[in-house]
Amino acid sequence: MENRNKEIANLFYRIADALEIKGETGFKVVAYQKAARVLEDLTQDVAELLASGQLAEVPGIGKGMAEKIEEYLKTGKIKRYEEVMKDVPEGLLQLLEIPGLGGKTIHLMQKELKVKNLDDLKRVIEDGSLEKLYGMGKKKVENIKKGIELFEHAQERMPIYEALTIAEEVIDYLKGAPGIKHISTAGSLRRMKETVGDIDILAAGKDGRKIIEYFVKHPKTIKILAEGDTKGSILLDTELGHRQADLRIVEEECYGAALQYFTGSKAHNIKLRGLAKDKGLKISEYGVFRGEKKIAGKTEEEVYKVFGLPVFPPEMREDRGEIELALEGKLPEIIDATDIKGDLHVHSNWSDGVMTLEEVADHGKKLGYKYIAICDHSQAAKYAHGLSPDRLKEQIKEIDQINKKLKELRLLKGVEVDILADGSIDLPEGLLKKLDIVVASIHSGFKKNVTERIIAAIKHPLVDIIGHPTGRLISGREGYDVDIDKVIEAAAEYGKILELNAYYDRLDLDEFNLKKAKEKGVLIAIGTDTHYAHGFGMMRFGVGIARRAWLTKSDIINTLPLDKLLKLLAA
Ligand code: DGT
Ligand code: CA
Ligand code: CA
Ligand code: ZN
Repeated sequence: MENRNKEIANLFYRIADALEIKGETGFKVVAYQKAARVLEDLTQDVAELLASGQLAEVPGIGKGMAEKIEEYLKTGKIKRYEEVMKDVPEGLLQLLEIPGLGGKTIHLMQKELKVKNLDDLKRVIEDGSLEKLYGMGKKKVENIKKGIELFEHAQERMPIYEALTIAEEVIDYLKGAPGIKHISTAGSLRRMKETVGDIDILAAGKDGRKIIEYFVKHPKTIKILAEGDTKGSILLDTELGHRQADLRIVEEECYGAALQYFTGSKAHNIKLRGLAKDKGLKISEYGVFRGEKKIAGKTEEEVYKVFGLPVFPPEMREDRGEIELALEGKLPEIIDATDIKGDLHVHSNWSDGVMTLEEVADHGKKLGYKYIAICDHSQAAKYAHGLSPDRLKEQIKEIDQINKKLKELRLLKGVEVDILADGSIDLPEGLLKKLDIVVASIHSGFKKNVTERIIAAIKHPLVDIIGHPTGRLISGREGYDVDIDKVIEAAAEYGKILELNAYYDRLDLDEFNLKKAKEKGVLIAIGTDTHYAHGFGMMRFGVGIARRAWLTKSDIINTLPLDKLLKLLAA
């Protein structure tokens, strides 16, 4: 079991900070800081030292601190901590989280400049008054500014692409940790939510402390935020910015129960806990228990089996009816990444992509794909060097030439045609007829009759797919002014396909609209919309979102073999 040394050390640091914020200096503050440091370095468990009466003798602890430790171990609280915290305003405590800001400086800012919270702090930086404060100066203010940026960035939810890229790098590194047995992402990251709050990683191993020590030494660590026996937290400086990663270590015997618990979602776990209660059992991150006896916990399979349940795909664990359906044996089999036979939205250097057609084909072969749809922009997309009818004709010829040489893979002749202001399509019908696949998208006029224009495109006999149907960007843009329910209905009525654009910032349709589309019987095409080689990898996010929407293989057209796909598109 985990000892409590680190917990208590953190409390002592907080007390020292709070005292400093209140303007105290001198021995009281130093005593807490010193005791905290001693606790961090202590190799023995404080509880054992207390039991054997040796705690007060540890250099740097002393009688007063030993009493507080005892109080905490017995009651789970330190009264002094609560007293001190009570009269430090919330806003000031939050400032302590900013790298480079300590209790002393916060006290001074509050006293001299009336800073009560982060907004105030920004104000005194802006108007120059902080710089003039005693002991401050340009350089320190610059550091605080950087600290604020880091703090705010670390607060934001991050796109799944960022979180997963960083997590996989950390997991790769951790495979070299001493005595590590299992390792996995957990939380919303494992459930493939489109954005995640934090990077949760779970591992099992014998000596947690050693693994955490190895973890915090990750080459990209710029700050160790927490380092204990079972938990560690670091700030990483990655190509994708500064990000926090959390690692939790459990014993092998508990790994399945912990993975189940920390994968969540919370709602899914609460439902499961209810089932346990009905059976007179208890479930926690340590296992499933009948009374004192542990009856499961080593694997997730073992845990779920107690309740007659299968190991749910993480993407389904949201308490959206999955537990009830599984109990009836009616859980649908959702799409798997291995079902995908090709990418249905790819740009080449004929418009704004960087790959030649041959390069696209090469990458497709490496991915084991059977087809890739070349969907360059049409002429209205001037910013993207959209293709004129003549250029498209040339491209069609070249694709035919390349296909003659290809065996396992076929390049599909396609286009991403603009839906114009009047709802018409940016290329003549005669030319569209020569193509295998026509994706129609809105790229301008986001507020102008978008619903009507998309429905007009749906009615166009040669349009197969509506690209990124809502136009939203996860990082900011709200999307078109569109009634997506009407678009889904029209797609159902005219037998047209809607896109799940797999680019991580789009993921459009989102999981909720995908579910609606499925209910209406609308088929979905997953395309990465990639403009460069690296972007083929976005397919996994598309698949993740499709799984969160419970789409099955039969809902998604790029699970079809080539001949069936072509037949469907021609119909
Ligand atoms: P996020 O980080 O906001 O994107 O969402 P999650 O789902 O990763 O949430 P997080 O990081 O707060 O917690 C990770 C998992 O731990 C969560 O999915 C389920 C579990 N968990 C956290 N708090 C509770 C709780 O109060 N009760 C139960 N049953 N499980 C919890
Ligand atoms: Ca999380
Ligand atoms: Ca978390
Ligand atoms: Zn595109």
